[in-house]
Amino acid sequence: MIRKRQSRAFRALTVIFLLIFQLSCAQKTPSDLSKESIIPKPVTVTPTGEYFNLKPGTVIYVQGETEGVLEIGQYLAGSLKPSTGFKLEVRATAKEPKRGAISLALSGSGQDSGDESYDLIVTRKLVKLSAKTPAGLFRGVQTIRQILPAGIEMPSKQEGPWKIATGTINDYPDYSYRGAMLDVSRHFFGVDDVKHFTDFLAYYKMNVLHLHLSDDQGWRIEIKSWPNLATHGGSTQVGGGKGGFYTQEQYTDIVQYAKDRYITVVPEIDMPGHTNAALASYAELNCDGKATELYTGTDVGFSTLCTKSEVTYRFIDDVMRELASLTPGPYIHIGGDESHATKKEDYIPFINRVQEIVAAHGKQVIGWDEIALSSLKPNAIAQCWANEKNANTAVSQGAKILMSPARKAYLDMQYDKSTKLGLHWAGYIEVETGYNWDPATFIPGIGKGNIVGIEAPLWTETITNIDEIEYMVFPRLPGYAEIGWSSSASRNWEEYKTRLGKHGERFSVLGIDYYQSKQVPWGEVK
Ligand code: TNX
Repeated sequence: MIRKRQSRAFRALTVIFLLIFQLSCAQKTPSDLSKESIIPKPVTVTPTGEYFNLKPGTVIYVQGETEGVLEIGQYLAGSLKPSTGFKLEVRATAKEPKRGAISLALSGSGQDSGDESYDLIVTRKLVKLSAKTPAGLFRGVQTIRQILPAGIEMPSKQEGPWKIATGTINDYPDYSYRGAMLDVSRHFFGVDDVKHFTDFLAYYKMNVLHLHLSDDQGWRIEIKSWPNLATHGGSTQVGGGKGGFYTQEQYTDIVQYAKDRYITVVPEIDMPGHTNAALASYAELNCDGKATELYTGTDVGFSTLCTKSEVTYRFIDDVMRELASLTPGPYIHIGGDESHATKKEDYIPFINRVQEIVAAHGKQVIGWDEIALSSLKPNAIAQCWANEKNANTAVSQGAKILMSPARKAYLDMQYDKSTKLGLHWAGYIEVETGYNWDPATFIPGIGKGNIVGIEAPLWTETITNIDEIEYMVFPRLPGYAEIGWSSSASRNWEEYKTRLGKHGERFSVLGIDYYQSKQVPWGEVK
């Protein structure tokens, strides 16, 4: 009798225990794809209420032939390995597996290589990603990462399980140019830091990395025909540290790393202002024939190349030739901002001539909005950071606009008055301010058809290391990525902030030192 009662109590307890266990598992089991926090927000998500379970035996199947697809499979396997501990096989076969696979396939052929659309179908048996181009597959892979549990980004082995909610996602970007800029001149950042930064862009489906390679405080790219630029001009930075530069080999490594992530590097050589590092390296670039001193302060607008001297144009031609040969992408950025030490009547013919030089080396010009004062080539892009009138002048000349309004998109602006890093000359940019605007209605007279996309620049007068980069970039960068990718009609701050809040856990897992804005509900983060 006693035994029976005991065993009944035991059974009851077991049932309760099992129920609790099941419930807690149910919470961990994703079954509603539409509830996953994907940034940027996809165009359509249709849930089907079940889940796919990623297991050690899951095969990553790739459609063999096209260049890049196998590498994307390997990239996916590589990014899932540390946390799962699975050594997922990447297999290129003609026959697609029926179950237990993540399949990456190109649909159609001969499409525009810039097409980044993708379709993802998740069933209990298969994860099927298809796209017209490898770039589209790569973007879709980021979605797969984001619909796995946050622990998937851990650098060490975790328990799992690794379940993905089933359903369908159809997705494509609103703008073709979605980028961020890193100023490696005011403070120098080594190759590993730049790669780290590039990975952030990749995770949020951005496709341009703009590197601000020269300024008053430092020249950061080796130019073999003018070697002092890097060895002398790159030998310091703001505050007087030792600075640095990329050898052409290192730079090529960065470009390749970005290319493997379907990210185009846009190199910038800022001129005719912001050129003290060059002027200090070569006396002949100065109108008075005297080299300047290296500069480690943070003033702007005091330097200029000698615009009337032929040596200046030989110098620019050499630099552009070498830079173009290191640049697979279509653009070279010529700066052109804040040339307060250059007379307007000198500035205009200077920019016109530099445009010709860039074109002669087969590249398209991007410049800060001031370049609109000159005669823009129809394929030029004016990057609008401050002056709306310049943007309209650029458009009236047939040029396109890249949107980087300082008071919305500058990653070096402080979040609020208490932010220790950064500047605030364009205002404070809290997370909502950075997110809640539309590039297509921001400047009167400039609509979506005039705009190539959006870029968020990180100037680094006050930023000295990767932790500080992370603090300024996160959590704002995902917002800029979403503005570039998701249509303005689909964007809404109230809904976005909840999705962003859930990414807090991912930032933590990725070891990202982010600003815990009070505007965002940070999920599990205390
Ligand atoms: C303005 S934006 C600059 C940069 C500074 C930045 C600081 C632009 C084209 N020029 O030289 O670093 O402000 O926020």
